Amino acid sequence: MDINFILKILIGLLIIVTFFQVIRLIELSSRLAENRDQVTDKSNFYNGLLLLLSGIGLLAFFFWQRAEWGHLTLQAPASEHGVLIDQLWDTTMGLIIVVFLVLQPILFGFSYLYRGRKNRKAYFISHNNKLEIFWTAIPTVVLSVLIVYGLIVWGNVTDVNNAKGGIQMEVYAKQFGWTIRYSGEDNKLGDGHVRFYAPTNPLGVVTENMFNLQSKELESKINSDKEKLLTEKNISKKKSISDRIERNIAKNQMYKAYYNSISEEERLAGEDDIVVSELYLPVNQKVAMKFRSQDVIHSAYMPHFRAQMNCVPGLSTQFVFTPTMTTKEYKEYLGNPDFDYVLLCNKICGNAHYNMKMKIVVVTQEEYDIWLKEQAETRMIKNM
Ligand SMILES: [Cu+2]
Repeated sequence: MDINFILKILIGLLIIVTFFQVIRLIELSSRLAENRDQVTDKSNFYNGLLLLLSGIGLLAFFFWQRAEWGHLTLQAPASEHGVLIDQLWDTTMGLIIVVFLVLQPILFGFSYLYRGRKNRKAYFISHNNKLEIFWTAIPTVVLSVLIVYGLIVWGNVTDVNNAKGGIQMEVYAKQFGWTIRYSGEDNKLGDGHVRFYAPTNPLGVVTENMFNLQSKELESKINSDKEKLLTEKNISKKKSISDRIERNIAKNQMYKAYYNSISEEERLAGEDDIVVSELYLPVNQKVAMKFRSQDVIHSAYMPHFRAQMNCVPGLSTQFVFTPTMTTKEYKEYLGNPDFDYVLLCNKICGNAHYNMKMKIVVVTQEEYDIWLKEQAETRMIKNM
């Protein structure tokens, strides 16, 4: 560890110890002076004043950090529904700030104004129905409105009917990276199953080709094991080989059962899928993104599009959005030529979680078509 860091901690500890020792000294000295009543008008005054100063400091810090760090918050939304999300955010945040600016001066100001004094009596109100109704009803109504408003926006943004007519694509998560699948000419994603994973089939897409390939590979493994079994003399090795044969036979049966359970149409849909390691999107075109995960829960977060969805193993989730600005346009808007849209993992999913990000490139429809055609030549499932 850095020696400077240790020194800073030691200094911090010493300051705390000193502080408590000083308080203890004051206590002892006041006891010596036989002044047992420690709450005096003077001490109340200082306590009140300190509270008032803390309140003023808090408000000053609030305005200062808005001015200093305000530019670090998210810039304009780059998707259609992003406008709705931002309105929701601004409404909620606006309300919170107004309440904060009204209540904090009252809280700290009253602490000073109505500090304890020897000859001052406190009001004693045991109960007041009007007051109870008043301060229960207002927060209830305000919070209900905010929650209903939030639910309506969320319902609109995540409506499954939005997916109709959009580009069907998949974002596949695993520790630690993303793989992207485009649906190809038919705009239909083929079925994917984690058990069909193979180095040549990282997303476990189930098609006739992939099934034959994997099934054949298993069969040849089984056959070569059977041959080994004939010549092997060592009894424990024999056992492990025959165990392996049984496992592979079971696996092959599972493959066949699953393959037969899905329709011809679904098997065909996967043939022209394109599996790539880049994320390109056409501007002003609806994108229906499906999410799956190979291992643990990840979360696909695309802050500029105000989009986020969990990627859950064994489940397919979805988020639909329409990008409204190309990467080039956003660079110009920010005046930052180095800017790029990002896809980040927003669930702490393991030790290399921080590394789980991917660049998103939003281009014009023409550029997108050219790019996708290039990818199709080498990255289509049936050619892999
Ligand atoms: Cu992750």
